[in-house]
Amino acid sequence: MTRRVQATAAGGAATVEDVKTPTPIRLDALELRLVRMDLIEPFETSFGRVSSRRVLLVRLEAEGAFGWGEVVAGDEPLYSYETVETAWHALRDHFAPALLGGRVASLAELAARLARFRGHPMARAGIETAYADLAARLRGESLSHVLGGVRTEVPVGVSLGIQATVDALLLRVERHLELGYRRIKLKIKPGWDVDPVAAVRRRHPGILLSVDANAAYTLEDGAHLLKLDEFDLLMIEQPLQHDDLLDHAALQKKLKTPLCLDESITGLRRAEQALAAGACRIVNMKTGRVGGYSQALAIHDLCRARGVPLWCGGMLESGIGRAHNIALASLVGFTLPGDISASRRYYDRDLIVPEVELRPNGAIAVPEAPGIGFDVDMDYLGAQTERAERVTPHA
Ligand code: NPG
Repeated sequence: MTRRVQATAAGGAATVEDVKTPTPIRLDALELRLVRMDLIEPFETSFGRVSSRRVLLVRLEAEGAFGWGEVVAGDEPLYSYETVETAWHALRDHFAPALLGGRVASLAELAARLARFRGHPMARAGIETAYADLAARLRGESLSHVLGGVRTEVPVGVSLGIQATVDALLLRVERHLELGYRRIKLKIKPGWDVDPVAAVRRRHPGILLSVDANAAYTLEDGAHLLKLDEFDLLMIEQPLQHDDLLDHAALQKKLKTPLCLDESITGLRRAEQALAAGACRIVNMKTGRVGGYSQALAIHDLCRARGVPLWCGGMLESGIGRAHNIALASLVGFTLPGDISASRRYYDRDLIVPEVELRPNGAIAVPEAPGIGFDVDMDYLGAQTERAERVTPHA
């Protein structure tokens, strides 16, 4: 594989693996689909509760071939400013016209064509993920292989939402440990933090345990957050504001427990700045948050070079986004279990066949078939689709 220097919209340059089609390929059409997915049970974080969501899927067509991507934005601008509707707009009205009808030979070229646009990382990642699947299918290789993955299975953890009672939480922790999940992550917020964490730790002294606040605190809560140091946590994820680095650095100085940043790391430059400032010791990777594989691979290489543990986050993806996460987590720098659960953790029926399953050892197999390595269940996809549009160069 070639190494090349690449610069993308969010800025910054790094030496990363590039993803290439065998020959330059003409991008013919982009199909957008909004698909309804009902969760088995509501999922609650510090920013809200979701029981059903619409997933925006992207199908990129090029010279008879295709690739699937997923936009991880939600219905409301809660986790970030993007929504499925803003992503639909950015993709249909700006990104597709900039790409369709033209030829691209690599992910770097694709990213460069979109570099003049600012923001909309989840929409951008929708296209980049679709292109990477397409490139892998054309090469007859697994997506994992094309991205430079090395693992045949990826160890995974589970993220447990805020519950009505500590007992309900303990029950869920128990159930997921029995299923084999190797790390438990608890969602916390003011009023639901030290007590539930203490109860879980008391019951399970030896497990890998972490917490995620989704930006629910400020530095003024520092003294309260220091109480979490007692529980031997693997990490505290994004306790402070979604766009902050400096307050996290100040907090990290006082905390024994490593901080991990999610929301605050929006691209390679922010990752470099976060590490330089000492704002975190662990990085959560989400392709959608950073604008796609071009940035994700660059951040992976950065963390690896600096010896910073990295893991793959999750956004309640359908099987398509889940498959992309599995492939990404197979890279060598992903040294901690990811938020990549089995399909059944969230959905009765997934959009892919076979569904993603958890092995009893708490790992998920990395598929070897070309592209994302799963088939899309077109019947179920059709039944769940609320809106679809095919964008072509002269539409
Ligand atoms: O397993 O897909 C999963 C969900 C993991 O907790 C999880 N995701 O903040 O990382 C997060 C959180 C999230 C879910 C964020 C939905 C945004 C939307």
